[in-house]
Amino acid sequence: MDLIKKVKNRERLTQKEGEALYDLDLFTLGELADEIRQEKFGKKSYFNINRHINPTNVCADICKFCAYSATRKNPNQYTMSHEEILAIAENSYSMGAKEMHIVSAHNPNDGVEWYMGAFRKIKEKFPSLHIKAMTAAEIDFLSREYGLSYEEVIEQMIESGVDSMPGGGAEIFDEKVREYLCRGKVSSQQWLDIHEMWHGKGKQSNATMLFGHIESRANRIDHMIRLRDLQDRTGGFNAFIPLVYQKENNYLKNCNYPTGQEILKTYAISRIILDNIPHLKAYWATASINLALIAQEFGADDLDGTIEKESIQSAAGAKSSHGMKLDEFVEMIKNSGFTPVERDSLYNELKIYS
Ligand code: V47
Repeated sequence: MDLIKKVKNRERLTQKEGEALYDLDLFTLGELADEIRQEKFGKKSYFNINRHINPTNVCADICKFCAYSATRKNPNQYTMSHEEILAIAENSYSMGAKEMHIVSAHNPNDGVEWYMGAFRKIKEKFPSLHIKAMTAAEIDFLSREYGLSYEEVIEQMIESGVDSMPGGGAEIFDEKVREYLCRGKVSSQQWLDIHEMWHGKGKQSNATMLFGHIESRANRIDHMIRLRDLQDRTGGFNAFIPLVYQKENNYLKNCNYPTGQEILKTYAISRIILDNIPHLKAYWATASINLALIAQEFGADDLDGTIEKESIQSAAGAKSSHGMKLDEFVEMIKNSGFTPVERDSLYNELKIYS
């Protein structure tokens, strides 16, 4: 079949060809994606020792899929002080964390300095800790709320010690679906523009895609191709992260919840379509650890990290609130037939567990 030949020849696929990949059976797709994965990384599976901090759930925006922000369904608002954030960083650092992954809701109460001051204080005290913080949605929010340009927010982030940007806020780029999911939030083009600007400063970032709700297969391929186009220009994305939609405690109903097969196909297709983004992350917090381990055979080469505490996905039903113990994580990767490799936030290898 021509499509399979094209993939085997490493030729770039179009939107229509990407959609047609879904018609292949799971094992054929897995084999194609695994071949590409093994070509790049062999049996290595990357992870890092990280800590997720979500400093506030007070949010000016309303996304139907979100169970984390404080709303009628979740009336328990909180906002951490800098001291609380610093104490978490200190504790995690002492236990071996090398990355703080800091993502907040869009809090209109405390000003830009509440965001930037937290980064500065962490960096002053722990210069070697990598700060991965501020989704493009947060940057857009601060820009709108405080009359700053994207460039001004980005300059402040860099001055405050943010090292890289996480991939959150991308959701699904199709404008119609996005309008229904999260009207008023950063637009698809703005999300891409912000990452392009960040890459232009010599910095790296990740890209996510929230799937398994009301979007179509064609919407997923379109999302991937928009990222691939940007990556051609900047080369700044390290990893693509398909986030499996979690359905509890939110306002998004009547979804097409994906089967395990559909999730694995989506990982495999991501690996095939995104020929210029090196890493494919099966974020275990949304895929579940067992499916994430299987995803290693469907193109994924990264499982995120130990996380320690997780509030966004677990609010919507995922079993990730307490992260994962390092030795357990390493053992599971080994038992699944892969070689665990601890990496830093920019994918330099730190330790191979052979
Ligand atoms: O942007 C919100 C998603 C994201 C739900 O860059 C949900 O390395 C599933 O971006 N079901 C934040 N997902 C998390 C994120 C992330 C996670 C891990 C690694 C990286 C990285 C980035 O969580 C949001 C949103 O798309 N989200 N609600 C939900 N119900």
